[in-house]
Amino acid sequence: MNFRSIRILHTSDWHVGKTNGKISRREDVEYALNEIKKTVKSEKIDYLVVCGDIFDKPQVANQDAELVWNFFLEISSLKVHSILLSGNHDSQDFLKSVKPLLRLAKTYIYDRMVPSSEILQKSILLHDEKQKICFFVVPYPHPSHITKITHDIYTRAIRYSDGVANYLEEGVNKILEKYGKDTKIVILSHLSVTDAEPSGSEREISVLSQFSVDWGKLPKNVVYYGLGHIHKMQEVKNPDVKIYYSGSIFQIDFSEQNEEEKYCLLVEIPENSMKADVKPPIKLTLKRKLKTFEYDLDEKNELRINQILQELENHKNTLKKVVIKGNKAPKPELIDKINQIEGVVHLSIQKKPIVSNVAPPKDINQNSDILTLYEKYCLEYKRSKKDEFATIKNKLIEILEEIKKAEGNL
Ligand SMILES: [Mn+2]
Repeated sequence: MNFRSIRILHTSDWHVGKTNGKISRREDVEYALNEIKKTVKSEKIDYLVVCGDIFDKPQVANQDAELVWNFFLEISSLKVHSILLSGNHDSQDFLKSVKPLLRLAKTYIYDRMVPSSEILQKSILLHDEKQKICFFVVPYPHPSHITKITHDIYTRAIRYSDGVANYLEEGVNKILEKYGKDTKIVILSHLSVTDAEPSGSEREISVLSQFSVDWGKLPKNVVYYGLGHIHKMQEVKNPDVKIYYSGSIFQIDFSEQNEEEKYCLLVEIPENSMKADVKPPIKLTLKRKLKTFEYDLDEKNELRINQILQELENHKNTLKKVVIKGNKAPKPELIDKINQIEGVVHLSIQKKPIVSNVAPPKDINQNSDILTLYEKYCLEYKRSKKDEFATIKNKLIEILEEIKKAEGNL
């Protein structure tokens, strides 16, 4: 029998609803979605995937919802399927609320991670039973879900990395058992993998190493890992399996200002091979770029002020962060003028530091342990009562003991 290869367009981290200061990024999103639509058409895509963080906030503005759902309706009119999964920014319940309706538009939503016993019913999308291409979709594995979901197997909390890796392994085994060893599995998820390089605009805590999955432990019999969460496009080098982040579709904030290009990834799953063919990244042009302008300002230099204003004016289609350094605050007129320039998002005035004459408390040194420091903080700064603190202190000692024990057991 003849099958044709299927073509997947991997995108992630749309962050629809993002604002920088008072500036809405809706026009940047619209522009990027239009770019994606053009690519879906020109590259004859079968599946458009969004690996989480579709929306920037759990509360979605009506206009943003309208923009996104109309987009998927248009995509479905091209006879293209879409797969969406929730990221750490998305509201799972909001995505769930439109799930049955969007199915009518060939758009499949995966709103939350399910217990491993329900993976086959709720987390996979089989492209074609004969061709055996199977999407295993895993929405953001929240650290608290991992301990809950794996509770039936482990009686104590296990490390995040192992929890996620075991969950994926279980899912992969179930799929292979049900559909056969030659099934081509594509895993789509929103998670942080060790060694992946963040942009800085991801929520800090969610990319910490203890909430990252060790890529060496990921199941290997998978043809492609399409990931979201890290905003910089990259391949996670792994000799055994293809792991890619497509990155965000526009520069989300100033920590991405050095990523002047954004991408989506075209992946082909060939009919007669167990290896995915990842094409060279497809560039998404940006509606507006983000750039920081730093000036050292000498208050006497009027000419310099005009130059600064001119330079800022000249940068059209740029969202600007302006930093002015000096030992005297600039005149209010100048601050007003800068703020009126189109695209100025932030203006910060950094005066040269004044030497502090408040000496640090003598008895706090680097060797103080965490409890002593916390005690000082509570008693001196929060003005807690001594007996109140004693209760907290005992609880903290208990917790620290438990952590020590748990670490000893691992
Ligand atoms: Mn994100």
